[in-house]
Parts: sequence; C-alpha cells; structure tokens
Amino acid sequence: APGEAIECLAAVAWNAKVPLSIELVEVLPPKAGEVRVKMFATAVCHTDAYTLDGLDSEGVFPAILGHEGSGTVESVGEGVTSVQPGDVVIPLYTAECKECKFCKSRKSNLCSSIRAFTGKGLMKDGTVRFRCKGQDIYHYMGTSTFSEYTVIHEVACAKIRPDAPMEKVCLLGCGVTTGIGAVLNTSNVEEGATVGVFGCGAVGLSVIQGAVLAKASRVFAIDLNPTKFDLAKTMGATDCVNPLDYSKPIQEVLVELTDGGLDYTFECIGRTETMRAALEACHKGWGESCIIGVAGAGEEIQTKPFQLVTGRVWRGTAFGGYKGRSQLSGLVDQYMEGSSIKLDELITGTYKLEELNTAFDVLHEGKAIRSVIIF
Ligand code: NAD
Ligand code: AHE
Ligand code: ZN
Repeated sequence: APGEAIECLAAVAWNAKVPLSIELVEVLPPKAGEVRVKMFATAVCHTDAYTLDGLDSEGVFPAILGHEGSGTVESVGEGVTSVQPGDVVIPLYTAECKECKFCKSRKSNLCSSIRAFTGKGLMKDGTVRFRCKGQDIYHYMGTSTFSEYTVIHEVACAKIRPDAPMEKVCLLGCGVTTGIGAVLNTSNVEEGATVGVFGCGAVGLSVIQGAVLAKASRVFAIDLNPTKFDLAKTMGATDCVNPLDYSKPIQEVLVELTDGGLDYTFECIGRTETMRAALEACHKGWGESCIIGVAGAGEEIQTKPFQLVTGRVWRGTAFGGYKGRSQLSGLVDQYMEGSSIKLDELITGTYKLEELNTAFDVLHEGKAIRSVIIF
C-alpha cells in the first residue's frame, strides 16, 4: 500500500565480479519529490555489465543495477505533480529538472539536479530506499530497474502514452535513444553524409537507424563479430567491415574505402583504441567523431593533436543529447506511429528476473543485442 514498504524480488549485485543474486528486498515508500515504480520490463545494456565487472569508477556495492526499463507509477511522494499512480513511465538516468542551467540551455541534457547523488548510489536526501538482509542497498544511475519495484526522483520520470508496449519501449530508456540522438542531436548528421559506426550492439545499430533517419548516403558498420552484420544491414548499413579481415589499422582501411575518410563516426564499444580509430577514420578538414562507448576507470584517449589541427572534431554524448521528460514521449509516439524507429528487431531474447545472469552471459558471449526481462 502507498506509504508502506513493499517486499518484492530484485537482483542484488552484492559485489563486483560476482553473479547477481535474486533476493527478497524491501522497497521503502517514496519521499518528497520521489516516485515508486512497479517495473514491467527492463533490458540489459552493456553499461550494466561494465559496472558489474568492476570497471565503473562510480560503481558502489551492494547495489541494484539496471537502467533501461519501463513500468507504472505505484505511488508518489509529497509534492509530486507531474505523474500519478497508474501512469506509464520510463526511468531516466539523465534527469530533467527544467530549472538548472543545463536544462535551461539548449546545448546540453546533463541535468545537474540529482547527478551528484545518483553517482554515489543515493537519493537526493542522501539515503537509500532499498533494504535486504538488514543492509542498505545502493541505487544505480538513479534508476535501479532490476527490481520489481524501484524508487526514482520525479525529475527522472518520463511519462509516456499508456498504450505503448512496455516490453518494447523499455529500450528507449537507454540504448536506442542514445544511438539515434547521437546522430540527430549531438552530431547533427546532414543528408548525404557518410557515417562510420564502430560496434554493432544495440547502441551502434541505433546509430545506424539514426543515420538512415538523417538520410546519410553511406553507413559503414564496423565490428569484430561478423554475426552482427545481418542486423546491421537490416537497420540500414550499406557496408560492413571486419577489422580482422585486414592487416592495416582499421582507420587506414576506412580512409582508403571512403576517398579520404568519413564525415561522421561514432564509437559504440567503450575501448580507447577504437575511440582513436574512429577519430582518425574521419575526413581531414571536417570529419567529426562522437564517443558513445564508456571506457573503464582510469583509461585515457590518445591521438596526435595534428588530427584536430587538420580539422577533425572529437565530441561525446550522454543519452543522445535528449532531454528525457520533454522528449522521450515523442520517441515513443514515433515508434508507435510506424516504421521510423526500430525496437523489435533489437530484442534477441526475453527472460524472467530469475534468469538475469543468463542475460549477462549471452551479452558477454556476443549473442545478444538486447535481452528483455519481463517481470
Ligand atoms: P554491446 O556489447 O552490445 O555492443 C558492443 C559491440 O562492439 C559488439 O557487437 C562487439 O562485438 C563490438 N566490439 C567489441 N570490440 C570491438 C572492436 N575492438 N572493434 C570492433 N567492434 C568491437 O554494447 P551496447 O549495449 O551496444 O553498448 C555499447 C557501448 O556504449 C558500451 O560501452 C556502453 O557502456 C556504451 N553506452 C553509452 C551510452 C551513453 O549515453 N554514452 C549509452 C548506452 C551505452
Ligand atoms: N560512471 C562512469 C561513466 C558512465 C557513463 O559515462 N555513463 C553514460 C551513460 S551509459 C548508459 O548506458 C552517461 O550518460 N554519462 C553521463 C553521466 O552523467 O553519467 C564513470 O566513468 O565513472
Ligand atoms: Zn545503457
């Protein structure tokens, strides 16, 4: 009941590098400015695996991971006005308060209202809403979607239309939105441009669909795993390149294949070597490379400054530049209206919460694009 703790199942990451444990947890009621959500579905993004693997400098344990989900509002805390019980919502790891200087700027979606707390696994009042076996359990990215119920901040709660299929649109909580937005918002790819996509997971495949929306003339999909290329073509790739088929560095191969380099590249892997390759595969004078992949704690990128002196641009994106509370429902509408946003093609399996570790295994084995957990 509203105002009371709920007992439910959640996947607890007791520590890095150990499998998740399905536990009975207590989810405390939402405090002021907070929303308790009954999760309907959640997908597994590579970032969840990265944090569980101990590569995240902000990783804290024990925690409930997960950040790509959908659900319905169960109850709201004091002062919450933008959602009410029963609303269908997507939790946002990039909040939108509409009041901070980031939200007021058209140049950024990096809302600062709660980021310092969510990075530490806490709610804005400095405490947590999860308890298990007498211990406090940390939140993750302000979302913690690997739980039958979660508590999020109102500013991180994107309301969407009630008739949206929640087991599909959960993908708009991260990977798909990030890939499409990187193309349309962050890099602003123009009609006729050539695009290179490093990594064909859900993020890279969504860069490809974004490039199609932007009417790119050629889209190169680059991956070490050739089993990804069929789907890359389905999403709209015109050329598939496997670096293992060449002895030269992949940036040299791409520069040769494209008469001097690509207009736009996107790194969707999370490795500093491929970030460098993506920058250096750009055309002299104007090529722009966008980093989407998340690199391990302490890693640094390198290139010769001459690469930038001669006109290449290095940038990056978080959540594709989208302001979630204002814009996510529009993406859901676009998906619902027809063919412009592809989600179904990216779902390679559905699982129960109890099978979440299997979903991580198939991701690591290169066999999954998105596994969706249905609660
Ligand atoms: P994924 O694991 O599904 O896909 C990664 C792909 O890269 C795989 O197909 C893999 O075969 C390929 N790959 C690995 N090493 C390679 C190499 N050396 N050369 C070419 N291809 C290689 O991951 P995902 O869920 O699509 O996420 C991709 C990256 O984006 C991750 O680093 C994730 O943390 C990050 N991410 C960032 C944001 C953001 O907002 N910036 C959002 C979502 C995900
Ligand atoms: N915690 C990491 C950084 C992780 C990171 O860069 N996250 C991306 C989203 S990945 C989603 O799958 C992001 O949006 N970052 C911006 C932000 O505000 O977190 C670290 O290096 O400590
Ligand atoms: Zn993600």
